[in-house]
Amino acid sequence: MGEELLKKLTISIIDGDDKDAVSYSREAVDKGIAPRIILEDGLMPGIRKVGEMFSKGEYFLPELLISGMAMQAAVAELEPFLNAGGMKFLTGKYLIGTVKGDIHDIGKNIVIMLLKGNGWDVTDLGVDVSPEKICATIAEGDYDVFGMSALLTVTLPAADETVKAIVKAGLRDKIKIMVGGAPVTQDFADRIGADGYAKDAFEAVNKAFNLIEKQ
Ligand code: B1M
Repeated sequence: MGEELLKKLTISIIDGDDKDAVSYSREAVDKGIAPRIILEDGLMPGIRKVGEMFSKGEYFLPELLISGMAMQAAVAELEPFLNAGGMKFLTGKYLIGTVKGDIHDIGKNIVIMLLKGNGWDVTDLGVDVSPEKICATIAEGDYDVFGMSALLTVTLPAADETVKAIVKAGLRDKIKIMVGGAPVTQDFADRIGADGYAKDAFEAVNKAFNLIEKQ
């Protein structure tokens, strides 16, 4: 029964049907399916399929956009449940943004939701954020961790440039740096000198905890 509903949810994302995506997400929550399962086994396969269809030339930019919007609407519906039982005390201060040249933010926003639910005070710089803006924000604030999201192969160098700019500005010892996003790997994170990498939003929360625990 749950599997059938998750499949419908996947199809609603592929079709870019935000109404169905929201109502099936809600129905899945009401049926007691864990929000993480709804996200990982219902929504993610849909948006991944959309990406594949785009690569094959079966979908174009408008379809990518509409499916992205359906995904965002469904994630917003899940937010209170993803965060249920979250911590009520302050874990730490987290600065986050999508790297320069990149406007993808659905994954980043899920990371933010889960961080907030786990007691982090999150400042979101948004998308297409320049290394200069990031350095200025780190210099002015008292953040524990800075997390970068990068979704495009061509914007991976911007993550590297950002770390270099933080080092050049003399701010490297002030903050832990994390990086994530579909094309990012642990190897890439190591090469650019980040302190942590996470493959998904759930792992991002654990990594962030580990980073401040080690301080
Ligand atoms: Co774009 N896009 N897109 N897109 N898009 C991809 C990324 C792509 C893989 C599609 C494809 O070709 N198969 C491809 C990139 C290819 C590559 O570089 N290797 C691509 C392309 C080419 C483009 C454009 C260039 C298309 C064009 O204009 N011709 C353009 C670029 C615009 C720009 O950024 N300058 C573009 C635009 C768009 C839209 C605006 C239409 C839309 C984004 C809407 C939005 O974000 N508000 C869009 C979408 C929706 C996608 C796909 C289909 C879905 C992305 C997504 O939201 N995934 C995507 C295909 C795909 O990913 N398979 C694709 C769901 C999300 C929950 O996953 O973001 O991976 P993700 O986040 C995960 C983890 O990665 C991790 O946790 C999240 C949750 O578990 N994570 C972190 C993310 N950030 C993290 C940070 C952390 C830790 C973990 O620590 C700080």
